[in-house]
Order: sequence, then structure tokens, then C-alpha cells
Amino acid sequence: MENQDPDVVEAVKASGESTLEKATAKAKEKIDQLLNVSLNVAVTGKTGSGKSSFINALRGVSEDDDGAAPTGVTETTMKATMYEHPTMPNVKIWDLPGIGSPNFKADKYLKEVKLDTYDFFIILNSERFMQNDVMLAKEIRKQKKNFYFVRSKIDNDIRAEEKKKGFDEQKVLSIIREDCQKNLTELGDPKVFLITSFDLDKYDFEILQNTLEEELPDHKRYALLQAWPVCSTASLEKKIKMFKGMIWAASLASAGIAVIPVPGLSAACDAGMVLAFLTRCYYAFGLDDGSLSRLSEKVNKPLLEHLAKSKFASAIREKTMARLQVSAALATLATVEYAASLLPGGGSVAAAGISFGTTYYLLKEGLNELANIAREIRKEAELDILCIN
Ligand SMILES: Nc1nc2c(ncn2[C@@H]2O[C@H](COP(=O)(O)OP(=O)(O)OP(=O)(O)O)[C@@H](O)[C@H]2O)c(=O)[nH]1
Ligand SMILES: [Mg+2]
Repeated sequence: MENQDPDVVEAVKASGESTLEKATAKAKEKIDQLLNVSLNVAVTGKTGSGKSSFINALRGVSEDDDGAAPTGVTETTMKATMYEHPTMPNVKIWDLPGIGSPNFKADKYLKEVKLDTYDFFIILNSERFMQNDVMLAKEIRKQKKNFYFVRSKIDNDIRAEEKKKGFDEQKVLSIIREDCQKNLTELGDPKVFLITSFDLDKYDFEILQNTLEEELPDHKRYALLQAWPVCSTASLEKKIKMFKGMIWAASLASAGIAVIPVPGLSAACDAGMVLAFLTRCYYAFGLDDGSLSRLSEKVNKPLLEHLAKSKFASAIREKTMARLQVSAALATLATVEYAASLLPGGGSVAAAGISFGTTYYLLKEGLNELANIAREIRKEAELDILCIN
């Protein structure tokens, strides 16, 4: 390749393509997937099994927040209710009506709730799974879609058992798991994930996340990793890794687009891309006010103040990149000049609107800073210690 900018060379290599043109096209496709792919998750199960509570937990909203799924009430309607993810509107979680009645017909049900809409199904039950759950799963399988059995309200079971002598949490969990799987043998013993919607850091929620991730196609995985709540250090690290692996694409997709001049920044950069990308990181890492206040409440510690340390987090909160006073650091970068040499016959960076170098730099810096703050917050909250107890 003619261009010798090590970051550009690296980005082209990361794309798996042989030329800059092909790599740029691939980058645009990847970024479009990252920012725009849709994911439709259906949550179904018996009336009162905790569907609405689970959906609220997945979306990171409290029951009394605006737009939360109403819980604790019996919904008799046969209509699916859609809940947008609060920070990723293209991720939609559907609250499907209960499947409790004895004359339940899985095929009719799936037609009514429009099975085709969903990427996968979560079948929830707060007791052992029954014939209706099995019928539904069979019908879903017929349509070549995936389903996951989730046993909810485990906190209730643990609370009841822990008063007993010789209580062993792992033993209780395996008894519940076996009991749940009893009626599922004809489906080939699918896994049952044990969860409580009141604390996603506990029990099998993380395993559920990993399983979904493994079984989803690549582009859907991006949506899942962005929207799914952070439930462990490992899950945070996965998110960080995914975004890191996208920096090349975001930077290449930016190269050649019209540059928006940013006050306070001396070099040309694709501010729109930087803002869009880092905003996704910010929400995916749980750094928004809502997520942090909930976490502070849970661990009874003030955590919001950590954000003030990050110039990137502040910039995102204010939805402007003008706050980023990084011009001094950028001035030392030669990448802007390298970028100019990408143009046929060279040319001025500003005129051509090439912004690979600065965009790349800001994304890397920004992602690192946000990732470190998210790590620090988890550490401060002592979440992983809480998990073991
Ligand atoms: N302890 C505990 N209670 C839960 C959990 N999830 C839900 N609940 C409670 O169970 C009751 C029913 O929960 P919902 O989320 O409304 O159940 P649903 O499946 O949406 O019910 P319908 O909409 O009527 O079909 C509520 O009182 C919830 O607070 C959980 O994980 N643990
Ligand atoms: Mg409900």
C-alpha cells in the first residue's frame, strides 16, 4: 500500500481487505451495523411470571420510571407491547401476552403476536416449565428461531431456603434447575437460566448473555452488546473489546467525509462520528446518569462524581465535542498530514475533509478514558466482591 501511516495500514489490515477503497467500503458497512442494526427480543411466558419486571430490568428502568412496563397487574390483552431500549431505540423488547390458559394454542398465539418480528424468544416462568411452554418452544423451533428458558424470581426461592439449616446456595440452584428441566426433555434438554430481575449481577444472567451472544449473528451481536446491561466485570470488558475492535471502521468510514469544524479543535475531525461512537460507549458502559444513580443506590455509595474526571464523559453529557481541549495533543500528530497523502495528488486536509488521523486518535483516547472510568466505578462499587457473597 502506498500510504505509510501506521494507523491507516493497521485499519486496512483490520478490515481484512486488500485495498484502502475496499477497506473503506467495509468500514462503512460495519459502522452502519454498529449504529443502526435492529434487535427485537420477545419475552413471553405465563401470566405473573415476571415478564414486565424482566423487561424493565433489561432496559435498565425502574418500575416507576416513565415508560416502564407496568408490573404486578394482570394483562388480558392478546397484543404484544413494544418497549424501546432507552438508549438504543433500534433495540426493542416485546412484552408478549401471557400463555397461561388451558386451551392455549401455540401456533395461533405465534400468528397473533407476529413471530417473524423477533430475533429470539425468552420464555419466562417463575415455577417449573409446563406443557404450554414446551408447545410454544416447539412452534418457535419450527420457524427456525431460537428460544431461551428463563426461570425468574430466584431471589424468592433463595430467601425461603436460606433460613433452613445447612443451606447451600449452589445446591438449591441445581435442584431448581433440575426441576425446571424435567418437563423439557422432549426438546432435547435445553438450558434453563436462573435469574432475578431485581439483581442482574446474580445467578445465570451473565451466562444467558454469553449464550445469546454466541448464538446471534455478528451484526445482531453488536446490538446486544451495546444494549445489554453491564452485569459483571467480564461483561464490561466484552463491551470495551467490541468497541475497540470497531475503531478502525469508525475512522476509515470517516475518512473522506465532509469535516464539521469544531471550535477548540485545531485539527480536522469527524465530530459527528466521534460523538455518535463515544455516546454509544458511554451508554453501553452504564455511565449515563440513570444507570449511575441506580448503581449508587444499590451499593449505597456516591458514584456520579467519577464522571467529572473525564473530559470525554463531560463532552458527551453536553452533546458537544467542543469541550475537548485536546488540540495540543493533536498538534503533535503527524497523521493529519499522512491523511492528506491519501488523496489523489495530495491536497489540503481541510479542503478534502479527510479526518482519519484525528478521528482515530479521539476515538482511541475517548474509548480508553470511558472504559477506565467504567472500570473504576465498578471497583469503587465493589460489585464483584458483592457478587461472591
Ligand atoms: N421476588 C421477585 N419478584 C418478582 C421478580 N420478577 C417479578 N416479580 C414480581 O412478580 C409480580 C408479577 O410480575 P410482572 O413483571 O408484572 O409479571 P408479568 O409476567 O408481566 O405479569 P402479566 O403481565 O400479568 O402477565 C410482581 O409483583 C413483581 O414485582 C423477581 O425476579 N423476583
Ligand atoms: Mg406484564
